[in-house]
Amino acid sequence: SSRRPTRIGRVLRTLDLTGVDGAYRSLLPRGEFDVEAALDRVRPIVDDVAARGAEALTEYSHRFDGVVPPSLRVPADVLARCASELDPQLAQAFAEAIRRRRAVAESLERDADPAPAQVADGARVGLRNVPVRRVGLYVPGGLAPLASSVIMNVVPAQVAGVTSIAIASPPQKDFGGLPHPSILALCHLLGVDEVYAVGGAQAIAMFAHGVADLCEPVDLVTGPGNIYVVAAKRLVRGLVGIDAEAGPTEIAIVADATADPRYVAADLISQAEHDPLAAAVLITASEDLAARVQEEVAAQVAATRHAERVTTALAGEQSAIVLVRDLDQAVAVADAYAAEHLEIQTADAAAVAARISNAGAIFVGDYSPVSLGDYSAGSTHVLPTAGCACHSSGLTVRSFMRTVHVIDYSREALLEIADGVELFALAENLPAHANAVTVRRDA
Ligand code: HSO
Ligand code: ZN
Repeated sequence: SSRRPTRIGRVLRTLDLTGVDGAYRSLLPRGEFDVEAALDRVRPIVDDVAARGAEALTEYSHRFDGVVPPSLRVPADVLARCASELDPQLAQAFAEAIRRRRAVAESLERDADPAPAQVADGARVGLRNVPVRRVGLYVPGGLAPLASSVIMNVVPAQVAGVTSIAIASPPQKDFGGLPHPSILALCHLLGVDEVYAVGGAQAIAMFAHGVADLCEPVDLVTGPGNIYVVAAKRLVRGLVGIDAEAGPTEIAIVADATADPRYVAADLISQAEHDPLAAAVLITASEDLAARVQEEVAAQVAATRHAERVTTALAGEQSAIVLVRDLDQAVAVADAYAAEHLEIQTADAAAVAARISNAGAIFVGDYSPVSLGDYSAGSTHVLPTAGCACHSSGLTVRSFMRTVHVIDYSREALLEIADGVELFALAENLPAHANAVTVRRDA
């Protein structure tokens, strides 16, 4: 039959964890993404933009993008033209992706302010969700112009109530020094008119420090980028907020013998397409599935456009087929790995997915590939990588909000707890703290 196993070289290495118990995290492959090392290269760029502004931006464009943009700020009529020149069917696909992302953001990610908690008579603590005022969103150019990232950044910011949104994306040689036209078209479709042809670390510096006569500083910078962008975000953190650090993309798939090896292989390859450093990990107890996936990967890689990049990613240290004893161990390993994207392709995939706690996003069953989430599912594709899914979340409406406690006690309520505050303060050797309560005792 056409499905007979053929002898083709194995692309993915195999990591046998069947005899191992626990401490999976240190055994699991993860690529080198040395942000520390990039800091030294990026620091002078960030400082230079802070000191010399637009002049420095133009010089770095010339040096790093190989082109000087006609203007650092993209004129509004250029945005409108890019939108009007979109292929109508692509425009339709963009519109539906926006609609779905917005629907999820509006119905699931927006928290109404709750009623205040009454902790004693006359003692109330409320909570307000307040949007960030101004954000800078970075959209990578590079190996692929990630137009979908415009949607993933802008929609949750808008739903959060952010009133000032700026976007930066690298100028492209092939487009006369403008960012990619589909990125510009999406900015227009989303009603964002403050768009800069500025890329890399210099864009992050521009957002954080502001540039005279060009760009007002922002409060928060979000969006994926290469290692220099990540390093720059780390440098300006504190001056501005940043979202979770995003390294090279990752896909992990928990699959059993019921999984379709064609789907598993296609999905591993899809994320490997991003970057030679991308990680693709299959976790399975089925040696038969593992063997079939190896065959499928080899066959599909041979036919894929970016075969070189994909092969480098799949053959890299960071990618593997991880053999486990059973589904329980598969769940434990997946949790330890804390993948950016985790697919579950097993019998009763929803039940397995419910047992996972560490993943940026979970894709359930045969018909929820990561690619769907990259563009059109309605979920976010800006997700924590490198194991950060243990402590961080993807980019949602909440990323653009702050929570503010509102404390409102009556005199009686303060007097009721006054002893407690005074004692606590003295125990910390902070008597002036105690006194701020004591002076209110006699009125
Ligand atoms: N998988 C990427 C997002 C993306 N894929 C954009 C295609 N375009 C990181 O989650
Ligand atoms: Zn992707």
